[in-house]
Order: sequence, then C-alpha cells, then structure tokens
Amino acid sequence: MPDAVRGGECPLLARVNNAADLAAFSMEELEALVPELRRTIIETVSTNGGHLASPLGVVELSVALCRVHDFEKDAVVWDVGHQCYAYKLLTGRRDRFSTLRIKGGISGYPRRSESPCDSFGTGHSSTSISAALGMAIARDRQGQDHRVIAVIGDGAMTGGMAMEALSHAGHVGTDLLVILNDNEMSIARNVGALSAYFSRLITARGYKRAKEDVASFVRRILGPRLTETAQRMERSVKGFITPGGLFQELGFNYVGPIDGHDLPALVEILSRLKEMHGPILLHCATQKGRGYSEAERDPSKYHGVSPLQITTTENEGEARPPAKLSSAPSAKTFTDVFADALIDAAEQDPNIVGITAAMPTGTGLGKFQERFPERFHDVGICEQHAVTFAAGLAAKGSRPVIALYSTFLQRGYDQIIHDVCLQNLPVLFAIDRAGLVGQDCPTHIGTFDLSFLRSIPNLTLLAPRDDLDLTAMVHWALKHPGPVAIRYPREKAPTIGPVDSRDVTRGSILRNGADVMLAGLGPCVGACIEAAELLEQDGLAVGVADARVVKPLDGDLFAQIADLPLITVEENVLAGGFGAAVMEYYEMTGRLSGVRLRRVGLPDRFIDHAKREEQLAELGLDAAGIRSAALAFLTRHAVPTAK
Ligand SMILES: Cc1ncc(C[n+]2csc(CCOP(=O)(O)OP(=O)(O)O)c2C)c(N)n1
Repeated sequence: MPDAVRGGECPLLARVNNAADLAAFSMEELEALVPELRRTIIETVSTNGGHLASPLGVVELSVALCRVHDFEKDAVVWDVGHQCYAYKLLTGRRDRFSTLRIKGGISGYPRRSESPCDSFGTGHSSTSISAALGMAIARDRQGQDHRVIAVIGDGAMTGGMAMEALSHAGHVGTDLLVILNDNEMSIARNVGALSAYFSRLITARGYKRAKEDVASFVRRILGPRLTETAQRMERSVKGFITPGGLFQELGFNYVGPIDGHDLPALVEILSRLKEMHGPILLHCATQKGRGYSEAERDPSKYHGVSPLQITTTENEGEARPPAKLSSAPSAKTFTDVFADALIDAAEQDPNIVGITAAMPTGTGLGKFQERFPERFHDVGICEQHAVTFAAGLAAKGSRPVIALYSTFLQRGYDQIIHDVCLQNLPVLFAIDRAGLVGQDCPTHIGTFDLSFLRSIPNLTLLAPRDDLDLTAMVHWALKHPGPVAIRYPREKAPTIGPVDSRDVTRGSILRNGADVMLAGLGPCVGACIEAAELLEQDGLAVGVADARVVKPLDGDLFAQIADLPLITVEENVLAGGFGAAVMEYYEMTGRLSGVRLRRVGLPDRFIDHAKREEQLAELGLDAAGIRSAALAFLTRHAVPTAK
C-alpha cells in the first residue's frame, strides 16, 4: 500500500473508510481531500498501470456525489467505468486500492461483486442511462424512493445506446439524473455533431457566466427558501434550466453547464437536484487529466498508461515529468504490422478507406489517418454504425477497413450479419485485442469472436501466426470479393517464417512428428512450437500445424493429420471456436469416431483481470500448459513417452 494512503501524507483520505464519513467534513476539508485523492490515483496508476486522465477529471464530482448521496441506497452507474477510481477510494476500497488491476486485487471498473456501492458493472460504453433507467423503474415498481444517477462522458454519449435510453427515459418521465461529464475528449478528441453541440452549450452560456449562474441560482433562488415545498423548489430550479435544447426536446430538464471542478457548487446543485422530479440532465464541464500537467496537456496519451510511464507527486496532485522507460528495441506489435500493411495497400488502391469507432491510436489507424486524412473516418463510439457505414461504402465500390477491438465488435453483430455478410460485401474487419487482454478483463476480453463469427455465411475468418502472415492476409483480404475478418492479439508479432501469401486460406504443417500433432491458431502457433520443443525433451516426436483459417476450415490439412493424436490450441472459448470447427469437420466427413482429438482453449467462464502472461499460464495456453495437456492426453491414449 502506498505510504500516502496509510495516513501520513493523506490525512483526510485516511479518515474516509466509507462515503458516510464525508458527512463530518467541512467544505474546506472536502476541498483539501481532492488533491489527496488525485495523488493516490497518480501513485497507484504509476505502479499498477491503468486509466489516468479520465479518473483525474471526475475527482470533485465523485466527492460531491458521495457527500450528497448514500450509495448503499442510491445508485450511480459510471459509464465505461474507467473513471471510477476516486469513487472506489471513497466507497470502502481505500485499503485495497493499491491492488488495483492486479491479479486477485480490485478491478479497474465498477463490479457488483466488489462492493454494494457498485450498482452496475460497466466497461463497454454508453450503457449507463439504460441501466439506470431500468433501476429507476424497478425502484418505482417496488414503491421505493431512492435516487438513480448515470454519469456519462461526452464520448460515451455519442454511442447509439445512450440516445435510445435518453429517448426512453424522456418518454417514461420517472426520476432519473443523468450527469454529462463533458471534457470534449473521447480517448482522442471527441468527434461528431453531438459533441459540437455540447461545446456550443458550454460556450453559449459562458464558463464564468455558468459558474455565476450556479452560485447565484443556488443562493438567490433556492438558498433562502430551503423550507419551501419541493414543488416550489422544482419551479425555481427550472429558472436555471436552458430552454429548448436537444435534451429538453427529449423530455429532460437540462441544467447547466456547470464547472465540474467547483466542489461547493457541485455539492449545492446535487443537493437541490435530489429534490427535483422527472428526468434531469446535469451538464458538467470537466478537464480530462486535471491535476497532472502532462495529462492535462495530452489527455489522449494519458487515457490509459502502463506502469512507470508516470512518476508520482509531491503535493497537490501535481507530478514530475515522466520517467524514462528502459527502451530496448522491440519487434512491432500486431497492431503496427496491420497499420503498415494497410497503408501499403492503400498506396496502391485509392478505394481503400479506414474506419475507427473512437479508437484511432489503439487500433493503429492513427497512422493511416496521418497518411490519408481524407480516407479516414472516426465515427465516434458507434460500432454498430461503423459496420453498416462500411457496408454502404462497400456497396458503392469502396474497400472499407474497420479496425476495432474484438470485445467492441460484439456491439456490431447484427450489422455484420444483416448489412455486410448477407449482401456479401467486401468489408475487412481488422479485429485487434483478440484473445486475452490482461488487466482490463473481463469486460474487455476478446475471446468470443471466433464463436460468434464462425457461424456467419460468406465470412472468411483468418488468424495470423506472425507479422509476415498478417501482412499477407491484409493484402489478400483487400482483393477478396467478400467480407473478411482477421483476428490478432494484443502482442508483439513474432516472425516465424515465410508464408504462402497467394492463398492465405490454406494452413500448413510446420514440422512433422509421429507421436502427436499440435494444431495452433494465430499466436498459439508460436506457443505450440515452444511446447513441441519441450515435448521433444520428453522423448516425443511432435508435429506442429498452423491452421491459419477457421472459416472455411482447411479440410485438406485436417484430413492429412487425422490419423495422429491431435491437439488444437486457440485463444478463444472452446464453445464454438477453432477446435469445435475441427471437430465438426471430422464429424461431417465421417471420421469423428476414429479421431483422437483434444481441444485446448478457454473455459466456459469469464476471465478475471491479471497480466496477460499470468492469464495464459493459469489457463494452460502457454508452452508449459500445452506440454502438460499433451502429456495427459497421450497418457490417456497410451502413447509411450520416454520420461
Ligand atoms: C463500446 C465501446 N467502444 C469503445 C470503448 C473504448 N473506450 C473506452 S473509454 C473511451 C472514451 C470514452 O470517452 P468519454 O465517455 O468522453 O469518457 P472520458 O474518458 O473522456 O472521461 C473509449 C472509446 C469502450 N469502452 N466501449
């Protein structure tokens, strides 16, 4: 646990064992608590890695919410959830905060199993208003009267679900507070007309003016009349409401904008809003990265950071410049290889366009954007729209490439089936972070895509084992007349050896062995090669095959190795994955009863956060795990081993 949290350096935070303790704090003490929270967040993230700029932006808001509400009774849903660190520190998890994102420690996102104050688990964006509305209606049905709040960023507000929920909530009209945390940033700068509208709201009312409005509104209109009826108060609050805006039209009372770093104003206004009825939208202007100058300057870079990228602070949440990382030259990641191959292909084909759903940096498309700004589209956090938008582009002769993370592709499932594959349109899905993703799990795990994509007709589903393979696949896919998905992990890309780049839909046998064949998919091929070397030391002759394509499966390859004990290895859930495809192939070709097959992959449960290496080891997907699986399997099938 950092010393700061033990008490010496954070004396106020040390007094907060749960949010109820804030009731005893004066406003001055509450304000002094803010830098202690910031410092603790910075120190912890510098050790453990995690989100930084977003949590720093909502410290005052978290303090105000915890001061005004009792979240053992009231409910707050944090959209995406990556900003909830101060909230965790204030709601009974101070002592465990140093374990943030570590195996066995507390999660980097809200989690119902972690605390009664985490009313709803999040990780994917734009869900908060729907969930909060469901809770509000459940409350009404049970005749209860607690408050329900959704805190949603301006980035998350661009997601279609948020709009659907606003429309429903405005229609239902029940008590619900939506706090729009507007820092004008998604991970990168926020995009879209909606975001521009929020900015206009802020500039139209003027920051200073808004601040004065809040103070004078509270003092002038409500302060002296605290004893008046709630109905009267409601009318008074409406004097501060901006009439006629988008939210008003949707059935919300729009309040704001207010300065999301003005703690006294936040406390005042949240207290008043507690007495108001119906759907309310409180517009808070905040600064992403607040209190850490590097993150204020470049919030995108400090959205999420790895350990040691930052150094901690002496006081006031301000930090020294980042420490130098040890920078041994390393191989490119799969993401970089994809981006370079795409740019190369786009130099030759002017029809190629790149699409991201608010993740230009993470997906590598930022490089494409720099090279071809006019052929790049950031659609906001709108995966569904991204897929159908790509389908439209493809229908009229473009070659769209959507790069997104496996976990977020789940959002676009119907669109993949209905808009792309049904019409056999040539869209390339570049599926990054496929497989285990490490410390963001389980909301961010990318281990379902093989299962949910494999059943869709017309789709070719590929998994490269290395950099050469991924490059070949990108070039091949951009000439293929139908939809293609290429899935690759969050990892450095090895170079295993030359590949057949003319037809990437054929697997290959990389080494022969008479005792057992390990058939790997994507990055598991490398692990299979290592496992084969270990097994060789056990006295076994081990073959390795690179399956390369999951749909359509390379039947010739699996016919060729059908007589050997066969172990398939994949970073996907076993249900419906690559091994299941192999099993189905043998069943459909009448060979199943004669085949000795064992599938190694992920179990039927969600995987907890831990480092990726830790997850691979725990789940038996590293070389040692594959070796153990092979030995156990061969023992069962009575293949003699030397040791
Ligand atoms: C469906 C989905 N797509 C993409 C992401 C990746 N993502 C995480 S945070 C984020 C930006 C969120 O911006 P905003 O809601 O404004 O919050 P801020 O980080 O600015 O506080 C994105 C795109 C996600 N979590 N969920």
